[in-house]
Amino acid sequence: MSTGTGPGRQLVVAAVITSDTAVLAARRSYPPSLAGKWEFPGGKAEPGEGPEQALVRELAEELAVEVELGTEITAPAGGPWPIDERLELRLWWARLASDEAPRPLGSHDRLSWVEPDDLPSLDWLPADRPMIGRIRQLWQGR
Ligand code: 9L3
Ligand code: MG
Repeated sequence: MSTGTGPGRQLVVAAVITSDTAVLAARRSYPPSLAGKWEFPGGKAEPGEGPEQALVRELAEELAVEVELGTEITAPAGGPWPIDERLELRLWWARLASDEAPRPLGSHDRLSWVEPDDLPSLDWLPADRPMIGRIRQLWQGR
C-alpha cells in the first residue's frame, strides 16, 4: 500500500492550538525541503510514548508552552491523516495552559495566530492543507 494510513506507518502528532479567535500556525525552518511551509506544530512520537504524551512534549520542546489537549480531530475517514508512505498524523485541539506566549525554539522561524477564515491563504505543508477544511467546519460548529 503506497497511500493512506495503517499499521507500519510511524506516528506524527500535531496540535491546533486555539485562542478565542484564532489558531496557531507555525512556519518550518527545516529540513530545506519543508522550510518555509506552514504546519500545525508537533512531531514524531518516540517508541513507548503515548500520542498525547508525545504531543505535550513536542509542543514544550518546539514552542516552550504547556498545553491542555482537547478532543482529537480525525480525518474524514475517521482515523489518522496520511502524510506519506512512512508517516501518518494524529491531530488534537489544544489550549495554552498559561499566559506564556509561544516562542519558536528552532523548529520554526515564524509563528502566527490566524483566524480560521484566513487559514487557506498560508503556504501549508501538503499534508496539513486537507486539515484546514475540517478545522474551519468544526470551528464554525463549536
Ligand atoms: N509533519 C507534517 N505536518 C505536521 C507535522 C508536525 C509534521 N503538522 C511531517 C513533517 C515531517 C514529519 O511529519 O516529514 C515529522 O515531523 P517533525 O518531527 O519533523 O516535526
Ligand atoms: Mg516538529
